[in-house]
Amino acid sequence: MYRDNYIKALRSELLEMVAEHLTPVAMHYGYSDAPLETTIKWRPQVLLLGNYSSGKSTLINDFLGANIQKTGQAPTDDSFTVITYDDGREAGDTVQVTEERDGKFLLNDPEYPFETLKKHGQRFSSHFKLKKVNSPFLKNLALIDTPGMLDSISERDRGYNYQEVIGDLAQIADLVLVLFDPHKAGTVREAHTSLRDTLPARTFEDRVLFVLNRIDECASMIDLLRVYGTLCWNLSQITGRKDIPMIHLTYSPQDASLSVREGDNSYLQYLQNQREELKNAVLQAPCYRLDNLASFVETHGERLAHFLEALISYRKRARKFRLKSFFSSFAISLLIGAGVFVLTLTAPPLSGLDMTAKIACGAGGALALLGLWGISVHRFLFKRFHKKTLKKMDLLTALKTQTRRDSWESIRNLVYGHLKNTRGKYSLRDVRYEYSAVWKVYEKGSQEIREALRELSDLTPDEEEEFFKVRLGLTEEDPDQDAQISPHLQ
Ligand SMILES: Nc1nc2c(ncn2[C@@H]2O[C@H](COP(=O)(O)OP(=O)(O)OP(=O)(O)O)[C@@H](O)[C@H]2O)c(=O)[nH]1
Ligand SMILES: [Mg+2]
Repeated sequence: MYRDNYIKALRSELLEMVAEHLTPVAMHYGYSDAPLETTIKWRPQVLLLGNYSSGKSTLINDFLGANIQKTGQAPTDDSFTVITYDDGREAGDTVQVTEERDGKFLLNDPEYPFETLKKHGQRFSSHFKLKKVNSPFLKNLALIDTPGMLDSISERDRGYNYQEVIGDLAQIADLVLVLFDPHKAGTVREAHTSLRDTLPARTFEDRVLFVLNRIDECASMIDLLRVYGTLCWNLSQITGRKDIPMIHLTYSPQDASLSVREGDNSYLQYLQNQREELKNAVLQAPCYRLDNLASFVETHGERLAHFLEALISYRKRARKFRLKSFFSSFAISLLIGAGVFVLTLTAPPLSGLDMTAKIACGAGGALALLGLWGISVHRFLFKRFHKKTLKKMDLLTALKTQTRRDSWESIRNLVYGHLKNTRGKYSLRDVRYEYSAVWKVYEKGSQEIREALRELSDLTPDEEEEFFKVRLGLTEEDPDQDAQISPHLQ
């Protein structure tokens, strides 16, 4: 309870920071069309992927404690189903669907983070739905069941781009479960490539759990080892890594006891069904969410700061150019002024003028040139400077590390567009102010969340209660009070 409240408090604190400091900048400069917090403000989400009939829906039903999702041999479900808690109702004795909504609602209601999926079109929308279920399992997270992957059906047949939808959902999700079953342990490429392409590399390993399901269906222990070996080989081929990710071995006890097999599955008694372990890992999704939020703030904070940094760098260069231009014009004006003055001393009609008039002629010549410079020459030269700078945009920023190069790649066009549209005319003071706000969130926000996460993972059960009470500022008499503020982030 205390832990949940503490995590909630940290989460809302971070969301507030994003909404207050990153979103205004992101929207002002066209970095994002919708508020940045749109995709992260909803509850933590767990995405279940896998081949058809790998047991995704059965696993979800096990988690929820009721038959909420349809199950069956052969491809059963061709919909993406978001399963969430019904906040309007108390968890009842009978777990059941309390409300169902269609894809149109899910994609358009601003409460949900799926607005970005609208781009996948009508066919996708009709295969997307929401189920509210009063299962206590969903109190702090939502599950997303997906249609199974089919080797024989191409993406065109589905009417929408399945891989891209999976990629978008994986980006929003905090935890992704990828299920395999013994019959199709070799067909992992489709799942993996779409994940690899979309999840940020640094969080990939932490956010994906591999599950070998239906292990009760192996004919013998040897058969199971063969299947496990095949899956490991395939995964390592795709990841290009020698170390094998942890693979959870599970089966549905009901199905295992129902199924009549010719083979010998007595080997199951030597294996622990990791179903419970998997359930606990899924229940940790709110913690993953914090970690993902920290990464989210880091990624967008870094990019926005990089963007503003480039604008500041441009203005500094422009200022240098103006100073140079001014001093050049000043020096040339002085020369011209001196030239005119000398002319008045030597040229016959002018040499007759008195000294004051001669000085006035010199000064007039100098001033005329200064004016001319300001009106046309400087403008012409500045246009050239602007064009040249846009052509060599990469000089606006230092790109020493790969992270910097990646972040530059993602904002380069935006910087170009902004400089082109404004012709370099914007307030340096405002940009500097925005930069310092963004930088503060980037540095302080994510660092403090990570520190809080480290503290959370180091806590022993004895220390927990005291720790959360202090952090949440709760009194003895008021244990149910929701967290108001997190002193950690003040
Ligand atoms: N023996 C056995 N059967 C299982 C297990 N898990 C699921 N099944 C059965 O396998 C069939 C497919 O399960 P589903 O849960 O519908 O699989 P799915 O991955 O949701 O399938 P699609 O929605 O079609 O992609 C069902 O008949 C289940 O009863 C298991 O661990 N062992
Ligand atoms: Mg299913």
